[in-house]
Amino acid sequence: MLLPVAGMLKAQSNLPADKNADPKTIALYHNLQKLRQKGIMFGHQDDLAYGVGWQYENGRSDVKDVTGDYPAVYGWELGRIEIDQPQNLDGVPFDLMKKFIREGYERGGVITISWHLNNPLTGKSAWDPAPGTVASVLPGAAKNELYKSWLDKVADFMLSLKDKNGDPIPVIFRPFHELNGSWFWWGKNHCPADELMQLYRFTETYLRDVKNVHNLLYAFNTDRFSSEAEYLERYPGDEYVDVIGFDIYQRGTDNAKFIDETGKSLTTLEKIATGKNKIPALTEFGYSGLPDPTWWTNVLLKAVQPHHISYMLAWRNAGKKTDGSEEFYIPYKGQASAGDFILFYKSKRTLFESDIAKEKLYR
Ligand code: BMA
Repeated sequence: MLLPVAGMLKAQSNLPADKNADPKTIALYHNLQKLRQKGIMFGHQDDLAYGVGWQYENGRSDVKDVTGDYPAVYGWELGRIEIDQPQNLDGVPFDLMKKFIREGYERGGVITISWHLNNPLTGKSAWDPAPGTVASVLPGAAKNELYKSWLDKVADFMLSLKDKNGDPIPVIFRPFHELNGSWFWWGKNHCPADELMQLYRFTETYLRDVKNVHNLLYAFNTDRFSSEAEYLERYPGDEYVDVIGFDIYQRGTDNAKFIDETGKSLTTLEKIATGKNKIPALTEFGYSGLPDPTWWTNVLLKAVQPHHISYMLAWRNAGKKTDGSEEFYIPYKGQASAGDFILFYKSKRTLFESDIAKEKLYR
């Protein structure tokens, strides 16, 4: 069919960053935009793998233990896939992760994947900020071939994600997260903005055009930020990005400060998203240990409910870690904030699995 020029331009601009994305990935892209009008999807990292005090129990989830429902969004993490480990940096076996991804997707949920990849220059962890690492992986530099071999493994993983019809499972890929902080090797103090942008573009182009991975939407995300200019300082360009987000954690008991800062940042994020036709999301959040029994309705809900963002992803319920510390961001049964989490679950503004399954996000 011949489209008038204006219509053609509109149709083109309404595609994700990957113009050859698979049909279900394109459907997800459109439906994420639409669903923002209905509510904010709730997500949880590693939800189906483990929770506080349990690991790998079929069908179990801390979100479900407390609310009776699964989250709408499932976060997973690829760190250490690049060095051929059978498990990621948090101990989740990649073959089980694939099974969990299929389960969440078949229920109608949304999958997002982060990657705390090792430092390719030193071989140490993502938290090793050796100077020159980003420059070393760019085309023509010493570690580019190694980095490409790492991307080959990410591509294999993404391409192996198939639904029961054999169609690729769409994933929101979130590489180089918190890039305005300086704790990772790709962080702000360890490379000029231009190098980070090149790294982001190279990564995406390689996965898409060399490896033919077409089931990804791309998320760009910072840590907490204070202005639109700061947010966009390292943004690789509209043609590379589908979802824009930031990560924010409450530290300490100042609830008003968290509500204020999160709210202001969401307002800025939504403004950028509207101008650029992107999907805004709270890509990670949490208040570790949840010491405040009404944090969900009295703090988080107050911060997010005026905003039309796509989703909010709570970080992982690691429970007791090997170093003796405890880490969790959503309540388990009996935890002090469990009752309030149920009220948060019941809010009209929050969407869980039972709310979104009927939305058929992949059609
Ligand atoms: C951090 C913590 C770590 C974990 C890392 C990557 O925020 O949860 O325990 O290894 O994320 O998932």
